[in-house]
Amino acid sequence: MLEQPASLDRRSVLAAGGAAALGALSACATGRTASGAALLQNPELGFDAESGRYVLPPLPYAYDALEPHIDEQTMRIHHDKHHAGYVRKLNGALDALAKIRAGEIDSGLIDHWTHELNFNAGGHLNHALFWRSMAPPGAGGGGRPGGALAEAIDRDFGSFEAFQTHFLAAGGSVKGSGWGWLCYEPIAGRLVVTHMHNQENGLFASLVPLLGVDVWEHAYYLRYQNRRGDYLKAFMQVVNWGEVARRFDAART
Ligand code: MN3
Repeated sequence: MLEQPASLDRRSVLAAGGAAALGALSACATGRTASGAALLQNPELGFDAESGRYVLPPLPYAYDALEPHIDEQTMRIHHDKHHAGYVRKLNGALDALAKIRAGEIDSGLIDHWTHELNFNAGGHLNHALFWRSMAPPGAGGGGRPGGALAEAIDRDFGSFEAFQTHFLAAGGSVKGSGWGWLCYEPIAGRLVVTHMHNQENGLFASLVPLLGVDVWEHAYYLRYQNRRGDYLKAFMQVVNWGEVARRFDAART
């Protein structure tokens, strides 16, 4: 599905882990086009080609820019602690797998470190996309999409309202932690709404992620407590439809 990066080390890690999301990020960093993942060719998604390390991408706006919909304290903890943790553990998993290949760590731990690789690669990619899926209201956030994305939403869901109802219900119905998603399904060439658990990412299912909403409690509990539905409605007030449309265009090239 995705081209693998040129590095033999990373290729073997990916073959072991099947971390399609990570492969896409790596291909992005090397400037190569990965089928179905052209949207990931963006250095702002958190990879430093010079060091070969994944890095925490800065927020594209101030911590308090999404107030009152997403509060400043949640954004600080979510970005600086949670996302940073996924980046640190993703790099750590790659290091551990390299040591397994070198015989420095018991190969019996391959299952543990492969799980760590997939979980944290998903966590890193999901959040890197998430920050850029939002923008301050009145400065790119909120409203509704236009152009080809709007036409595709009408075609595949009937109307924007029907899409939104479906999208909020998909996110609201996640049992435990996970994400609601709008994805592009490249086989049929159509949009789909779905949800995924923990840090699963659509690239594992051949779906190109366009818009995800984090429904882990850390994303909303400080302001919304158990009212996930209220958080989801607030999220729609800060969706950056211009960025989602850019990803939609990239996914189809
Ligand atoms: Mn999160």
